[in-house]
Amino acid sequence: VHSYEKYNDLDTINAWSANIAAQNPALVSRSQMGTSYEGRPMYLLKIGKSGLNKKAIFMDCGFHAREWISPAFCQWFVNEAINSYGTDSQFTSLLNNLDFYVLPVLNVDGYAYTWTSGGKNRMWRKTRSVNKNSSCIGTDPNRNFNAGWCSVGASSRACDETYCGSTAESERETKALADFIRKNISSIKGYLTIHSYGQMLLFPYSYTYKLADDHNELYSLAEKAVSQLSSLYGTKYTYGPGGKTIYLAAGGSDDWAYDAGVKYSFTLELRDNGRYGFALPESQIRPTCQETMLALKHIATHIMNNA
Ligand code: 0X9
Ligand code: ZN
Repeated sequence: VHSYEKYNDLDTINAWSANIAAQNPALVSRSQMGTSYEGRPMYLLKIGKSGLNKKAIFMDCGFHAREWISPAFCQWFVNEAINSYGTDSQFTSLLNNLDFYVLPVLNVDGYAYTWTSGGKNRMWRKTRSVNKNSSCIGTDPNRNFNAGWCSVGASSRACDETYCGSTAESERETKALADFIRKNISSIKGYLTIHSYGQMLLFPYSYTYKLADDHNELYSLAEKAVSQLSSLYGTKYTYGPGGKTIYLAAGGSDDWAYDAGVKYSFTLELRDNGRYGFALPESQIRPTCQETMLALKHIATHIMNNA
């Protein structure tokens, strides 16, 4: 049974997304963005009051299979958006003026694998595609985009956790995401990709130390978003360009989206700072999602007013 304060398996998330779309037809619709390597559907939710020529923000969760707090946040966000419409003035205005595309789980095969029994699977990161000339499975979806692809902070060896894949967009899941953004590039003004852990708000670039053209605006937006986030429970976040703030790593979706023309492109690394790491206790789902919502609302409001 689905709960916003528990980690839900993929079947439960898929049933939840079907249900929430059916129950809120004026605000939510569900479509299939693509199909994974193992044949699982990748469901996408669109949230917003219908209108003409709306700007949009795309948010994905569940790139890396073991980062369970990420899909939990996407579910939380959708629920809060729906419940706030008509009661909270900030969210009402956001949904009147913007559409949010929310992909609760990108790496559906990997996520399903972390739920199967057998010790080591819980810490799986990559996709589950079979590699040529190797018995090792999977590609790192966040090294598989065409942004300095495989040049730095990524591995060309199939057995490594940061394997960049045989080519950029070799994975069905990353190709589906890139195709969707290319197709909707005229409306998509923001791209948010939710990871864990480390408590960071990152923006381009991560494939080079070169500063983004919009560095100053992104930096001050990140600074304010982090200060909103911290105001709730005092959680400390670092922020800045990925390469300098975490590490150089090419092929990420944030850098790719930015170079494709999505100016407001961010990676969030949610809680914690390493005590529990990817195994964040369910008791932290609520505070993590609540504080993250503050950062997200700040960024979305800035996009609404400036994009
Ligand atoms: O390495 C990653 O893909 C992300 N960290 S994680 O621990 N969740 O794996 C950081 C991504 C930052 N952005 C890029 N490297 N483009
Ligand atoms: Zn990650």
